[in-house]
Amino acid sequence: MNEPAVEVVECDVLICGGGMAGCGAAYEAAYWARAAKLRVVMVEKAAVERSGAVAMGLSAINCYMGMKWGENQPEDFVRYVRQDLMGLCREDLVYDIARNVDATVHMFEEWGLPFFKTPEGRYKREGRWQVMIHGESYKPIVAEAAKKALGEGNIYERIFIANLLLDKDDSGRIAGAVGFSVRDFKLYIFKARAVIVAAGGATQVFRPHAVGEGLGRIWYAPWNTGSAYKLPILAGAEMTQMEHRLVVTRFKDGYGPVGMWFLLFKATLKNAYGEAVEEKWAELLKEWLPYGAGKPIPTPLRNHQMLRDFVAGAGPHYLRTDEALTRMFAETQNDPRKVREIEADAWEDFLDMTMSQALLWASHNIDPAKTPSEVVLTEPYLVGSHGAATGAWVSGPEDLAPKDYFWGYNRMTTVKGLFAAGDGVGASAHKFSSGSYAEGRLAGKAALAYVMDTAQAAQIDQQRVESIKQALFAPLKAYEQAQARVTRGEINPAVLNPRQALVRLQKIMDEYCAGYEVGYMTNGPTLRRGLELLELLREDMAHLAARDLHELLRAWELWDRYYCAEAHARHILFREETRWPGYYYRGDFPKLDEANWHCFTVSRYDADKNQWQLNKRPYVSIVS
Ligand code: SFD
Ligand code: AMP
Repeated sequence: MNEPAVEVVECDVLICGGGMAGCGAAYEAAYWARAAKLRVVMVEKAAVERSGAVAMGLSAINCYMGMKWGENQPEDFVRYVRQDLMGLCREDLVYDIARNVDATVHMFEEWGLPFFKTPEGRYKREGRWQVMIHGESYKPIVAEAAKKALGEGNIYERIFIANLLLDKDDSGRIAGAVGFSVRDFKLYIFKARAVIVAAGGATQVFRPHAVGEGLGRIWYAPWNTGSAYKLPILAGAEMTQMEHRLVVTRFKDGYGPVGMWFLLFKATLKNAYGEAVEEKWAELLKEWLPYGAGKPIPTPLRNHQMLRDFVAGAGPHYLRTDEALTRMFAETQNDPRKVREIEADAWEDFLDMTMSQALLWASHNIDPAKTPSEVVLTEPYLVGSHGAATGAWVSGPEDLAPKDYFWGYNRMTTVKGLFAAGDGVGASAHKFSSGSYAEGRLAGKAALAYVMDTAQAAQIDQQRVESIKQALFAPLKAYEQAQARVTRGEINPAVLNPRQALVRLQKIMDEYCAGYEVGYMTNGPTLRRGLELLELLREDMAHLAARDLHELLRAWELWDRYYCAEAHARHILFREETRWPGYYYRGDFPKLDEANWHCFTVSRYDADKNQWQLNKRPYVSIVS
């Protein structure tokens, strides 16, 4: 095999990932860099215009306070997030998002994102925190602003960042990153004084409902592979709440979101016998006090009720779109123009962000005004920006953070000069697209401050770069050397391809780490067995083979997912309680344990020794 071409790029701030948080970081860092004559570079594995979770578009901005209208205050938002996460959020980080997010949303409107408006000119609300948009072109609009701010020469697309680089003499300090082109046979070495990881959450760590030809038909974006977790994990950054996860109710098979139906259309979730699930299982909530008594009912507890009903044999479950629309039509006296408007909103909700759900309804002859639609609980996802809180343990803002949650720069991880944002920041959920962008801005500004305060540039270790280079392209070499040993189709006893290994990872996680097929149940012995099987998979992953650059990308995305899986399993094993029923259950510790576990979990991975260390971190509240 030939040697890849090598390009070295020098910059002051490097942004890994051009999604919502990455674009926010680019916009803000570029502003502060201009005056200081510093260089900000953004690297994206796809094309920024249509990359990340917002690639397809969205129909709502789920995090907006409306402070200029007096709708909500940051304290309200902290209470909401704390309640939904059943007691555990970094209140300083959540407050910081709340006080900054509105300005970001207003910018999106200035740039041309169309919003639904009320007659008084306010944003039309879907729920208390959510506003409705015509968001099919959300990402191109956000991308354009980031590109303009940075300048074309500072954006590197179609490059997958596979590793971060640490300082030669200080392993607790960042020095850059290494990536490879997914189009050319080329290695990129980025030297940077500060790095912001904004590379998105993780899907397909668990076996989804649709397998075989349907693999990839999931809710969160299939191209979100968890780089936002693997990169800091391998760099030795502390991670928090990696046991947390997101399991959500979704329209079956198309994975269409349900928020608008529940919150705006006030549709009810009923079982096959027409019983309303929330009412039927109201008593269950008393087992999860104090959170079971709070409002709104936390997402995991809503899942818990639905799951209990399913186990009681009352499925399938339906969102009664028919009843909701009939009621709404009647409220307009069946005015044909208004009925058409309501119908258009209902379809646009999917067409803006999950087109496949609209296609599925059409192909199943479903008219939502006449037919109720089946909903199910999804497989678990690791995301830090929706109703879940996995991610890096970061410093909070100076004016808000409790003493032990602050170490100099907002959103800096425990590795000096390494920042995180969006899905990658832990214990700070419900940011969604707008909050992720706002958090990118906060990280971008802080990274610039760090660079300006840090005179001495970090030094990369050339030997380390060389070993990463050998490892990165090894799957291509493995394929070249083993291809003659194919026995049939894709079967080659000498190597395994990324798809085969992905399916094996998903099977282990599903069966041992509380996946969908086992009703989200696990326990200590099951997790320990799962970890043994993960270790065996990891050994075999040394024999991953890639027939082209596309498969090489898939191979390294699989390593992202592998580290997400291991971190997730280890954290679940560590937290000896069931805090989020409906997300997962520990059969051996089936209850909430406020006395011992009202705290954060924090892990650190030592890559040289392949050792994990887990600890508890005290919970400090700043909002009563
Ligand atoms: O309805 C590398 N989200 C919703 N947010 C809302 O505000 N409203 C909604 O309506 C939302 N819903 C929703 C949402 C997402 C999806 C997929 C659906 C529905 C179907 C959530 C938001 O999208 C989410 O909170 C943010 O996008 C998170 O931002 P960020 O920046 O953390 O992640 P990203 O946008 O996916 O960007 C990551 C980028 O990194 C790139 N990347 N680049 C280089 N090297 C690597 N190794 C990389 N790995 C990844 C990615 O390509 C991407 O560009 S609803 O369900 O609630
Ligand atoms: P979804 O479409 O399910 O992603 O939800 C969009 C937003 O609505 C998120 O902020 C959810 O937390 C919220 N949401 C969805 N369903 C409900 C519900 N039944 N009760 C309260 N909030 C909900």
